[in-house]
Amino acid sequence: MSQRPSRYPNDKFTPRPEDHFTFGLWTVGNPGRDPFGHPVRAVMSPVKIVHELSKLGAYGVNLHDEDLIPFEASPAERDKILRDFKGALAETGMKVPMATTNLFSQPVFREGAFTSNDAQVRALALAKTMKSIDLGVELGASTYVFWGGREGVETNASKDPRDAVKRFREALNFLCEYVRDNGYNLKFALEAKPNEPRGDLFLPTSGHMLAFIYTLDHPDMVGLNPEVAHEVMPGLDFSHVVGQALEAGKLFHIDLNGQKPGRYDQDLRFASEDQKGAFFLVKLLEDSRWDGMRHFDSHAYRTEDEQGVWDFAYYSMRSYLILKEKVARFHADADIREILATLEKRNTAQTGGLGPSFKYDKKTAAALKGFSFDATGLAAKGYEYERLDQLTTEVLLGVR
Ligand code: GLT
Ligand code: MN
Ligand code: MN
Repeated sequence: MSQRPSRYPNDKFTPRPEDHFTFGLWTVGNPGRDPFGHPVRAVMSPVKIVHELSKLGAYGVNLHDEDLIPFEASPAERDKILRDFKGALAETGMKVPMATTNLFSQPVFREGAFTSNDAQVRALALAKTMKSIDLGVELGASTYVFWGGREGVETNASKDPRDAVKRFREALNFLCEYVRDNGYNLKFALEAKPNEPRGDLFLPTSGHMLAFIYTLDHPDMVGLNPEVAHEVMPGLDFSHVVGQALEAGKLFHIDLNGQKPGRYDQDLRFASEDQKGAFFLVKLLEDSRWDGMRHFDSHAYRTEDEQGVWDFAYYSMRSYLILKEKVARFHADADIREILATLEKRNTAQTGGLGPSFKYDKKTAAALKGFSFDATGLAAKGYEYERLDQLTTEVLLGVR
């Protein structure tokens, strides 16, 4: 890690490599282009990005094949780019824990990649992905993300959604075999999004993806890469999405950012929106001791110059660490603990000598059916959630 810029304080919220924060090259590297406006910032080289992020305390960078090696690059150009990039990694100690394929920018993928109606396009998508997997593995990646940006439709007349799912399955089965055949140590992480850039995308939420994974030939190799923005767009609670993924052992990666519900994919700075949602997400990741990368998939506001981009990156990490401290405060708060202890007492209460968890057998079923419940008494007791939520809010607002 090189010298931290003096602009940022050196305190307990200063990010360090051991915090495992990563950024996509495409995130800080985004020059501020949007569907209505031209770029507002100069394009930065991957080498520069690696050096700057290292100064800020990041652990590593993640990339698409084309973030590093332009689509049209000659073999000689490829070698030089790769040599320089590896040099920057070696100099800074930065890692590349995750890689992915760009299957959405090139015109050839306008109708889809793995789910395209054109078999030659599907073949090209497989070939591009295998080469990109080779590149990722060469750079040390152990997670490989699949985000199907063009895997969708504007008109349902063009494609039977069952065919789309079948084609996507065929591609993933093929690529799992490719990884196994080459003896790569690589897991796949599927990233859902409901829409954008297509009118509707197939497998639109992490829940859809999760069900799909168990239909694959090697479900053990495949998990999820949920993104805050992609689940908040359709109004879902992101910590519930992540909770289900964690409980299933399928949280292989995560895309942290900020989003208002019901909008286009805003990819805002982590915790810049819905700080309470961000708090419960950090709480879940920390409470579960999840050991994955804290990856930011977001963009600086288009209003920003280059300094604004580094502010955006630094503050993304800082906010995570601030929320992590708030989680510790939540757990240490005596009043919160008392409410949670009371809840736990209810959770472990027995019913007629049975429970608190229930496994079916005939005797238990008969005992439960025969038990005389005090439903009125049970219903009379409130849960103190107004107070619990206010105490949590006060922790977050900094008065506890
Ligand atoms: C693109 C998309 C992200 C995905 C990236 C990985 S590409 O920036 O908006 O959500 O995670 O392919
Ligand atoms: Mn993403
Ligand atoms: Mn997004």
